[in-house]
Amino acid sequence: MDYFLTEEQLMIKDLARRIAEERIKPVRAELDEKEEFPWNIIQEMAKSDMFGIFIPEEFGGLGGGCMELALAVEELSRVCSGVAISFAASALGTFPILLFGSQEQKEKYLPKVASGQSLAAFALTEPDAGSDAAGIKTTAKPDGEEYVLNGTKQWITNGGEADIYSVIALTNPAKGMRGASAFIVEKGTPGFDFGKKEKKLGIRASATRELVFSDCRIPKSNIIAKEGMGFIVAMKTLDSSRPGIGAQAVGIAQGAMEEALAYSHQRVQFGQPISSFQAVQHLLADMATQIEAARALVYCVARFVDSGAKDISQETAMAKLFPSDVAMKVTIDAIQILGGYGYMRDYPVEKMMRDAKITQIYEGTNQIQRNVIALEMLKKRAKGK
Ligand code: COS
Repeated sequence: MDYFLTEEQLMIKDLARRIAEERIKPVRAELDEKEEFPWNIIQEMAKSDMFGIFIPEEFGGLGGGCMELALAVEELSRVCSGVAISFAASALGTFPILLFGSQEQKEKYLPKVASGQSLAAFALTEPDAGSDAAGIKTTAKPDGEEYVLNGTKQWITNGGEADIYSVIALTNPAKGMRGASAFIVEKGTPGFDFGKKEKKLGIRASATRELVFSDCRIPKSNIIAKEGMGFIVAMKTLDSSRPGIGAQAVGIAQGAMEEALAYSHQRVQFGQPISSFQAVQHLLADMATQIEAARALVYCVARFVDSGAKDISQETAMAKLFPSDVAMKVTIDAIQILGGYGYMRDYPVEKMMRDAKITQIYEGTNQIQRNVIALEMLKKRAKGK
């Protein structure tokens, strides 16, 4: 399908595909097996300016948006979603600064992210606050010209590897969600340590780690937006990043479908390639149809976000929900086509299935996405929209 991509978008897509095919594919199984953070590949991507895709030119980026980011994430995920999410999570960690940061914060941090000199990470989730984002307990107590952070963040993608962390913490715990604020915390700040490194089902090349704040002092100038705006910063950040998870899911599904298609040509049973059996053909046809529908939704919503539209929660939740459910189904069906071989680590589809699962969980579970979509529908109806 022709999505009428611009020349620049085609260049980004080609670049991401080249890095994925040439640099990531040969090592993806090893990265998965060893649960190794892909620093060499990250550096290669940095040299190719990929980390600047979504950052405005005035801050050293390429000036693209959600669409350009989606194209890159999709291509990387087609080969290895673990590497892709390490790239995408840096964008997630940067969105609070991009959307709400002061000019000084943008000048200080965005060029470092754009050049790939520093990775970023987003820290909202805690041991007792996942779907219920307003239930966080990490505090940031004002003290003179500083804030003092205490608490633990959990399952932070790029944790330990990133230099720049956008952290949501309570400046006024009595006010609950309205007492939350967002902060930039740099790696190396005294009182900021890394806890447990998670061992995961999938996306095993990526780093997922606890962040531990113990009387961690940061300057007051590191607050993003204003005190009390942390929940809004977090929600708007997730609104912007969810199409990226959709793109990740589309990429995983595409990779799995290509593997299944190739295998079905070469595998002979009952004297003929299994691709000649209608049972296999129908699985392939459903895969292709669902992937194209998911891709069309992601691209359409990404363009909607890039149009500057303000009210994007419903659409971006859809762009995460549908593709991630598609990725799960497609990867399971791809394993079915490969049969016993699909279940073995010699073929990449079992990894793709493991990688797909997280897209239904992180950046808001798919149950939360359905809540967001339904609530937005009801709100719009009440407003007569
Ligand atoms: N943009 C702007 N404002 C938003 C918003 C958004 N996307 N979502 C919510 N708000 C506002 C609401 O308008 C409301 O403001 P008012 O009280 O002034 O009307 C306020 O924030 C609270 O909203 P709500 O009552 O819907 O909050 P809830 O505590 O019920 O939670 C959900 C809302 C469940 C949607 C939120 O907690 C969420 O997204 N959870 C998932 C978190 C997540 O994705 N975690 C993954 C970890 S990060 S990788």
